[in-house]
Amino acid sequence: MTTRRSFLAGAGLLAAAGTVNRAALAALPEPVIQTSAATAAPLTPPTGRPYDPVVTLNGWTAPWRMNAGVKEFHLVAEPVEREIAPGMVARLWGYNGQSPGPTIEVVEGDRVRIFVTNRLPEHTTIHWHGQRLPNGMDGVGGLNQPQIPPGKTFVYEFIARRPGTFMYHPHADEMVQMAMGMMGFWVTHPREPHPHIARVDRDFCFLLNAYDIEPGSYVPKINTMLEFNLWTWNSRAFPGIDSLNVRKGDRVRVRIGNLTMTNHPIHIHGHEFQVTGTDGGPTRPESRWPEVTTDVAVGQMRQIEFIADEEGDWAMHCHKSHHTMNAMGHDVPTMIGVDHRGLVEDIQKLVPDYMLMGERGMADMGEMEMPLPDNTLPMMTGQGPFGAVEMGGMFTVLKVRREQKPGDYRDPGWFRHPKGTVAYEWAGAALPEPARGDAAGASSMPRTAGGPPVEMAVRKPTRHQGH
Ligand SMILES: [Cu+2]
Repeated sequence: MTTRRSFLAGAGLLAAAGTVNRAALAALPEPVIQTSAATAAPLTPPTGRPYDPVVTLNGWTAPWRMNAGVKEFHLVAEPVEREIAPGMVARLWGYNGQSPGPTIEVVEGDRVRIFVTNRLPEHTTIHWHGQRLPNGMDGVGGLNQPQIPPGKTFVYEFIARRPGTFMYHPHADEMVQMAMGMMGFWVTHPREPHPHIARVDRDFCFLLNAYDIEPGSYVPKINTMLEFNLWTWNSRAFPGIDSLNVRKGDRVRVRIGNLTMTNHPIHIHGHEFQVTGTDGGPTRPESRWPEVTTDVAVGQMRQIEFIADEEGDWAMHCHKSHHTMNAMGHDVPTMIGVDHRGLVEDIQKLVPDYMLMGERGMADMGEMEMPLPDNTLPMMTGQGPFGAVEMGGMFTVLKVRREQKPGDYRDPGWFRHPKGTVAYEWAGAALPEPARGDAAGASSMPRTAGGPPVEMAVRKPTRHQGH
């Protein structure tokens, strides 16, 4: 839901279409402030050149007003509260009430004017990542422009010269401001049919971002460089990330930008996709190949496309397994095979909250109702139709349905599997003792028997930092 200010902006849009007076257009456009982390319906362009709008996962598109042929947006850099998932709110910095800020959608050739008001306690700028523009509009504080001081509004103006997938983020105190959630998505739609840009039935976009928020606290640690503990899409963690709901047979595009400090191999189940665009624009069809996982490196954007022709609820996630769990997973020691019997009571005398974790693996954590500090997400969570999903972080579901209507983005609920198509428990005779193979197979090199023992000095490599 949007606030009254958005209602006023809506009125401004109507006025811009017809009867507004000059004084109103000389004023700043009303910023639209978003209070919800839900996925907004696509914004069909009310003015300007027509295009097929995108859907921002757990986000929305900024409305604009037309002013003498110029598309005007107003971004407000400000402290925000963002629900990361039900049960956890983070105090971040963002734009217009949320982190990330609103997606900006324009058409190739549009003249765009963006007002940026700084309501942060320190200076900022916005860099328009990937755009062709005049050098003084590129937003690197100190290099291309003076910093925008707190309380001031600056104006950026340029023509969106090439169609594609872009991002925006500060280029001022960058490590802090990005760690606090300041970023947004930008899509420039092609002006006319483009040989390398297909028309699609669904066009989703989201940013990869990451935070380091101690369990029980609200504000990210801003000096973290690599050891983040919340891996998010558009500042949401599973089960807070909405599903991608599509109709069977749809051509689906997903645009992904990476503003974390590490790479993310994005994996979709049940389908093969192609990378149809990068940060540099659409790829040539003869350069494309099918994949089920594509790596999105730091600072990159990838645009993938596929035909959703397999019905079901298909997992879609980052394939780094520590990126599909939430904060608690990062400090749990490996306990598999450790016999704790008799120890727990002794430890609890010293540490009353001590819990036995992980001696049979960590799957128990997905179901455990353990007491958590306030404002903390379980490490592995989410309930599916068959029980605990045991995920967190960068995970969601692609829902492909025959009965989903064109243009309907509502969640259809869980997939109802046709009879006989779900993995099932074997009910026949118990497994006989398996025959164990000899490690030295027929074609392997035979072990040499005997010989004198050899002494070796082994030095472990230095512990490697990071991911
Ligand atoms: Cu990842």
